[in-house]
Amino acid sequence: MTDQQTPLQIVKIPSTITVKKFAELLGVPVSAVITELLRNKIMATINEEIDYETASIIADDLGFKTEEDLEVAQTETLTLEKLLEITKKEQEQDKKLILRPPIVTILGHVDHGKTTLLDTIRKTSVAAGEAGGITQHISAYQAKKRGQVITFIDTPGHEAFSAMRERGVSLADIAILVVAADDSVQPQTKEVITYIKERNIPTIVAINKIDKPEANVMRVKKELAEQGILIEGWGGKVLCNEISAKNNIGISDLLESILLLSEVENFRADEKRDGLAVVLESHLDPQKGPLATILVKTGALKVGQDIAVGKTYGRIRRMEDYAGKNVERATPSMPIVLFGLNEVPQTNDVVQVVSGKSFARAKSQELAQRLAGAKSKTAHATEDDTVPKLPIVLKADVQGSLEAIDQILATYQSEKVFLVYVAAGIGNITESDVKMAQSAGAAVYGFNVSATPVAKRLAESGAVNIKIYTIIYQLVDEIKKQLLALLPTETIRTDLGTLTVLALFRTEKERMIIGGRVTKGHIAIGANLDVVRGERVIGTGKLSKVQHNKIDVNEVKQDKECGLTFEGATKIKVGDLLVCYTEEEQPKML
Ligand SMILES: Nc1nc2c(ncn2[C@@H]2O[C@H](COP(=O)(O)OP(=O)(O)OP(=O)(O)O)[C@@H](O)[C@H]2O)c(=O)[nH]1
Ligand SMILES: [Mg+2]
Repeated sequence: MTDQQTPLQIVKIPSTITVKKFAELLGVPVSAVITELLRNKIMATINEEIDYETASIIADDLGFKTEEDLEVAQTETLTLEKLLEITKKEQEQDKKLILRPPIVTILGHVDHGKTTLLDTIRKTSVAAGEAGGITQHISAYQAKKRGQVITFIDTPGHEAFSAMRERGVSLADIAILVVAADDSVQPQTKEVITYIKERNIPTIVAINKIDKPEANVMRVKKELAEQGILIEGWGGKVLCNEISAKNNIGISDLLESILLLSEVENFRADEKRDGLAVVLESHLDPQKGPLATILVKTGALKVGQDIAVGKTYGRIRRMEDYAGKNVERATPSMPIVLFGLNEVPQTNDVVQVVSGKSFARAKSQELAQRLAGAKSKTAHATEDDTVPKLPIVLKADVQGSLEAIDQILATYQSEKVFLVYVAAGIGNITESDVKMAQSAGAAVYGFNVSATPVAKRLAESGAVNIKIYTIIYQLVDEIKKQLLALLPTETIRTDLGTLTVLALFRTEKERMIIGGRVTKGHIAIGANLDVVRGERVIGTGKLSKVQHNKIDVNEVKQDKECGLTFEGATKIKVGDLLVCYTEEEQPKML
């Protein structure tokens, strides 16, 4: 704690602080702070919290310069709104921050040409040498104009996606409002205008499709003015470019407008701090595990760093830029694909750097416990010997894949069959894995790992199956197949009808020819027959042939008499009932 803070030295103060701590930070008596607060008509006791704004006024009165401390505590899980607040304040502080590329969001009504515009920019403006490896699924990417990088975010125009548009606006430094000249202002045009106004985002209008014969630029300008978007010549200063995204007309001027506005707005970020980013998209890749496309808002992310992302975590294993190129360090405004997460994060989750080992260890213990839990659960269940079980040994390259596989396999657990982890872990398949598998009668499954030569030899001599995969879905499909094979076959019986035996024509060892009357439903050849005498089923057989009026038929209906061939060992008597039914095998399901 500094006791003698010289005036004009900048004191860093968090967004909220107790009066006591605040006095300590300034190095002045608490009474001085309380007096100053009172002078500003604020009653606060020593342990009460005041916000940064209040603290900065008091500090100013006491002859100090302050700055809000925008560091994020390890334990704090940031929301997107909080992150935006931090980056906004950072911008306002405007200290030794570096210039960063502007984040430009493309917005507009459905089919007005947003994606076409980005495709055209991409084709004409990506830096030389990058054009080849463009990743198509990323809806965020970067382009260069006059050596300056611009980050673009595409948004969908369909009315269902308002949340994505609103998020796109919240992340934007600049909004490009695309309006088709042949369709003018439409419902989603109006919707995004409200978002733009709410957040006060600098906007450039792009009137698109001017190549079309029915284009009416004047109408667009007029209708935009009615919505309060006043462009030059219509009583305002909003930049407007008339373009054809399809025919590459006016695109260069539009990019110039973006650079012009960026120069005025001067977008900056603190590259030295730990990176803070937001998840734009995420999914489980069957080969690579959980992936997230993220946008770095401030600071830098580096390969190898431990990160927390919403409810999940991981270690940055790899980062790819929009062109699919590996990057070691992701800087402000960069959209990147992140590899190494343990679970698929949610859109809008914030990526935060956490200090490594202890955190990672706590997390891996959590996993170990969960797997151990699964083991004890299944062990208990297997006391019931009627439930079949599939023991497995599972090895994966990283914890992320292990968890991803575990999550999918957990959905296969059912009352009818149990999956038992004999062992599960990270790393290559070793001798001890094979030994454990052998004693438990299990197979060894590997994902993105290999088996050591010793393990392979042991497996061969001990008849242990080692199965190695590089695609998660193939691995889990195989395990699912094994689980299904263990399920008993279930059949459903459908009763067709009943026949009363009236006469016996011939009796052989395994067959009888009899006559009777269908008293209920119908009988059909190929179906099964239960022989019922009194209340009991005394035997079963099959119905192989039916004759009605001495003619072969496939089935005989109620109240008709017929002759039939019964295949079976049971000796039928006159007066017995034959119940005719079919049986169908049920498809196996977990
Ligand atoms: N004539 C003409 N057609 C265009 C132009 N720009 C886009 N289009 C066409 O308009 C249609 C819609 O274009 P997209 O770029 O997919 O529109 P979008 O705004 O991304 O649509 P959503 O993402 O569904 O909201 C496509 O058939 C494009 O070829 C243009 O400048 N001129
Ligand atoms: Mg689109």
